[in-house]
Amino acid sequence: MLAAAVLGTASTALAVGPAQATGESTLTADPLATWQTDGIVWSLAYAKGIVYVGGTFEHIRPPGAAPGSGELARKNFAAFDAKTGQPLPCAPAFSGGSGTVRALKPSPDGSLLYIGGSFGKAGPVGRSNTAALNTADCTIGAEWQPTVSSTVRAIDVTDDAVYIGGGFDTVQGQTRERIAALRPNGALLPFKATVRGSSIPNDPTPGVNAITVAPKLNKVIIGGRFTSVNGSLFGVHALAGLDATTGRVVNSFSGWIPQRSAVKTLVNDGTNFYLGAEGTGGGVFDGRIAGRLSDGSQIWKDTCLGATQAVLPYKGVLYSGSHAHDCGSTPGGFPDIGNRQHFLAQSISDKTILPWFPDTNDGIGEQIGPRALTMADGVLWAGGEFTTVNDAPQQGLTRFAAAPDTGAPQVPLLSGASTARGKITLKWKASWDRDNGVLTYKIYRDGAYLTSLTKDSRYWNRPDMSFTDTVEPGAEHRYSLEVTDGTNVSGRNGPVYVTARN
Ligand SMILES: [Ca+2]
Repeated sequence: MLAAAVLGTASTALAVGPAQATGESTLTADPLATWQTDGIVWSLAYAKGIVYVGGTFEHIRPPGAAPGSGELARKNFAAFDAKTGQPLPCAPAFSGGSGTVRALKPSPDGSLLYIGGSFGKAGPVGRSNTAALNTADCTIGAEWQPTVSSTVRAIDVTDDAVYIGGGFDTVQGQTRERIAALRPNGALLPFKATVRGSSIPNDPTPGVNAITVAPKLNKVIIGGRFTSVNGSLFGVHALAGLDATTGRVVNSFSGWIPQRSAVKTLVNDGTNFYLGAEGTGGGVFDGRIAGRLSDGSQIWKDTCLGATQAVLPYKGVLYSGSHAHDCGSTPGGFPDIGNRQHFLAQSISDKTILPWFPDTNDGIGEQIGPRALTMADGVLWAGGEFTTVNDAPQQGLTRFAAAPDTGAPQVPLLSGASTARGKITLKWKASWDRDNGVLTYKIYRDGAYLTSLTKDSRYWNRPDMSFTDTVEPGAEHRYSLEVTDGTNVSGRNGPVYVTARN
């Protein structure tokens, strides 16, 4: 049995999934047909078979529809069936204030969706920058209606507490500077951490941008661009670990986030936490960090430039949304070639950038592409400011699944010459694929399969390749080339005709 299995592995082609050649397999880079928004998506969440979308928009429209056509009214909030991607009738409007939804987070049991932003009304009822939605019937929860003095930009939820962060000074009339904890019934908890300052003038997002809670460790990690927590003058910048009951600083993460860099997103998987940062000014830390929840130690930090807005760990891979344009010092990364890569996948174990390169454009707003990610039944949903995905029109939302891989690599140009008696040398430049690193090049002579070569390549690194054939001197032969990622085969290129030297 064992011998048979080993033989089978050795003698047949492995079913190589996207990116598998480098260790971890990724999702495909082929977007699923997805509804679109007519504005910016700031937040995504998944609960009980439904994907919730929050942002600054007025309508949604079908996949493939041009702006203004086939629209349904959805004011800053929309819900979609996670399996079919179709819109659901659940559509409370979020209006008043600045009229924007910035944070969505389900309760651990999925029965409630907590919503934060800048608004005065949630559907038919008045709410103060935060609301809860009953996911079973799409009604606005009656219990959760705290008064929050300004924008809520981050939420995380445990079984018995809801942590909110943002730019506010008071919650329920009590002083709570940028972070607060409440019971699910809206009662303010004694948890208190005073978050102050910013390392840039006129900070558009002062206070807390991101929260992730580890209830088993009784720890809350908060991120922003703040310069002090609980009066700390030194050592705390933009990131802090807090006791989840008292708000006391338990991890100061000294030196992790430099001046003029902000933490924009935080998430944890129960063991590690992951963050994305946005620097202001050239060369200021924009990348991702993986850390251990238990002791607050750093696992790795990448120094890609191009601010990171969203991170999501899934099956050993950290997916992120950014506009990375220089990852030259990160394993698997690219130098600054004047390109902005808006999605990345990295090995959680060693930060290597994996061959997964779906891409968006910069789009509208601040023009930085994706801003939010969520995983729904194995499908990655991404939202943001973009108006194209993989160079095709698509606004605000897109989705990627594990299969099928449908994108074939382009076939490179083939040339051939005879440089010695009976020898014909074929040359071409390696192709690239959005979700596979190692590609197979199949050579055909006179229409019949001759041989295959494999090569690892990326869009910024396409090595020269060659193959020398041995034939009858003086004979003319016809050669062609095709490329496969293991699933999809390119159109065959060539033919080129070459006569071997005598
Ligand atoms: Ca592929």
